[in-house]
Amino acid sequence: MANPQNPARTPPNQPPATPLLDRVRIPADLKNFSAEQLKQIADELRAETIHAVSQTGGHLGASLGVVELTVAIHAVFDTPKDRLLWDVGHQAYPHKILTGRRDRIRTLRQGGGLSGFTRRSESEYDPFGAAHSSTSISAGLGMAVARDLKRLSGKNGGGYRDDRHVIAVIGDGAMSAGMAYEAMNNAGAMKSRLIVVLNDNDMSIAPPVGAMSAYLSRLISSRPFLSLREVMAKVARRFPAPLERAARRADEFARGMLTGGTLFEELGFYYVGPIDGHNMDHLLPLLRNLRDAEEGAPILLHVVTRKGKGYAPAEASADKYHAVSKFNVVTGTQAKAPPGPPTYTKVFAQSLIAEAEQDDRIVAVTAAMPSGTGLDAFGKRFPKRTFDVGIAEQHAVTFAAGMATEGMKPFVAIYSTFLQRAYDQVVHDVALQKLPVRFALDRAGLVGADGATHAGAYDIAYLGCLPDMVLMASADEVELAHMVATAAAHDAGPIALRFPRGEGFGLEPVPARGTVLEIGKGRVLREGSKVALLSYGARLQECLKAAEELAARGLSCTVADARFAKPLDTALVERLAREHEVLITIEEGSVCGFGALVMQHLAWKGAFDTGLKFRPMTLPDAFIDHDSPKAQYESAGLSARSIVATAVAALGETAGVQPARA
Ligand SMILES: Cc1ncc(C[n+]2csc(CCOP(=O)(O)OP(=O)(O)O)c2C)c(N)n1
Repeated sequence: MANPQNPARTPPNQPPATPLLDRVRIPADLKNFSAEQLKQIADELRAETIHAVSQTGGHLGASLGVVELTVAIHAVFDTPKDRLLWDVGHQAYPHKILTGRRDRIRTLRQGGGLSGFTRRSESEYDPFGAAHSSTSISAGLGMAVARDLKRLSGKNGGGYRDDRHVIAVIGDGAMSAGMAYEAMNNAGAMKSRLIVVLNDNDMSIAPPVGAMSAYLSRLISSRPFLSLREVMAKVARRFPAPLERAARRADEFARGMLTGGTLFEELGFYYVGPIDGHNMDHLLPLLRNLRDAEEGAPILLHVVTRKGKGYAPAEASADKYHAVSKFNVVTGTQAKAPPGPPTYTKVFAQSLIAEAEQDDRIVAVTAAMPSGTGLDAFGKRFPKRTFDVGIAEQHAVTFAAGMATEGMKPFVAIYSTFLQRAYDQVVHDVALQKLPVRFALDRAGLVGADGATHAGAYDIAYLGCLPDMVLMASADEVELAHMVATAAAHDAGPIALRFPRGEGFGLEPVPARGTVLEIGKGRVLREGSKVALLSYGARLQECLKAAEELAARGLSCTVADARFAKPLDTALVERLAREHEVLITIEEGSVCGFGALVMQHLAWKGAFDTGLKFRPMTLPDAFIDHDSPKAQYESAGLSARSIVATAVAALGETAGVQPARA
């Protein structure tokens, strides 16, 4: 395997020499190159991608797997007129380099820099924004059908003909999600021209799971890569000159009957493959043929690639460098954060293991995120009680609901942002039936480099409006251990706990097993008389800092940790309102969340009628771009400084200090 960085000639972490790539500013420039030159461009693009990600960190493995595919698609098709959609968008770094963004590629995922995913506002070459998986076939079909409608209106006198191609590239992992099947089901029946490229690298973040993955493996092993001749003959057979078409239809029917066809053929797609997705000599002519083919069924091109391809450390690692921090290009060694307190994810996993040791009804469910949610550790200890269901959040929730009906105690370990996918399942299958499903919501709040698509901003709002849902937020990692124990013990209905990304505070040792908390009871950490800070979640430390500062200004301050947003500790909330001039709520969540629940309660109690100064501090009502979490929270106005400013402004003693937000 070629290492694109020759260590003998290229000093560590120096940008690679890229003489041909330097001549490509936009994809149209690729049209000037021969197939041999395009191969060299692919090699240079790979080296450039590796170098760029070594400086920024990011999703490397998936991008390296699609380098040849990216060059070939852009060389053959006419983007941005032709629509190219990358599912998830985490593999789109080479695409970004080829589409006018090379000069900013080393700002990837940094504040103010390029997004780590595709984004409409970033480039006309990104026709659809992504980051959550499995949307590309649906969106691509929508574009194809819009094209067909416009074409009809052209024929009817609209005056123009829209003949653009739509190409959706989707991984085998993303293919495990319900949306992909829903889209294929629809596309197969629509007969709209759409090219789906199934990028099969036999990996999700973790090894892929499920029957579809097994099916694809069988498909590949039962059909060796097609030779170029076979591929071309197959395509020519399928897209013949019009006169031959009727005869061919019969032939196809017979072929389908004889071989049984692939699942994709049964769904109405024309299946081509499997082909080697790193072989430009195959990709280029094949894509040209698919491009020039006459109208017909949607096409599924099955390409087989290697995640991490062409970079030895990535290929050798278990996760193929799915997501990496900054690294040394020569050795592949990734930058490590200095040792600190355990991450919330780790504390969650350890606490859940501790609970599961005592109660064999506890089971855990993840939707393709075993390492991200800590369930890899749980799975090692309890392999039979751990379920990775694939990228299938909706199924994960209802599957857990089913287990709950039979007396199991399911924990759905999921990122706050991905639970959004399963909202009706939470409402209809869990909450409405009052089933004791436990939701452990990781990555609550702002998440840094992954940006707005991955922010865990909305769960308090979208769960807080559901009857019978218990909601908890951990102020620190010790609280998290208690909340896992509380969730394990809570059989009366659904319960959710949220905790942020990253490390805890390391203030106290985490107990081996948490203590069950009283449902709906908060705690007071500091008593004062003028200002009350009521925190929900991990801003508690900022509140304590703010209280110190307020006290130094002579403003006596109470700090309380609500622990529960639902049921609300109404006695605590009412007391804080009664005994203080100002009440401020703080949460790492969107508007319409904890602050709104407190406000609603106080409004009904008439607290505002008697002049309470109430300020709900939430994330701003805006999508927050990628940056360091610290910078994100600063700009969101949820730091100790902003809390102080808000309290002072509310008291009318601003002395030049501005509130966090008007
Ligand atoms: C709805 C949703 N759930 C989970 C994720 C997290 N996630 C990002 S990439 C990925 C794996 C995708 O696998 P595949 O499509 O095969 O692409 P590969 O990385 O292997 O190229 C997962 C689970 C996501 N982006 N969206």
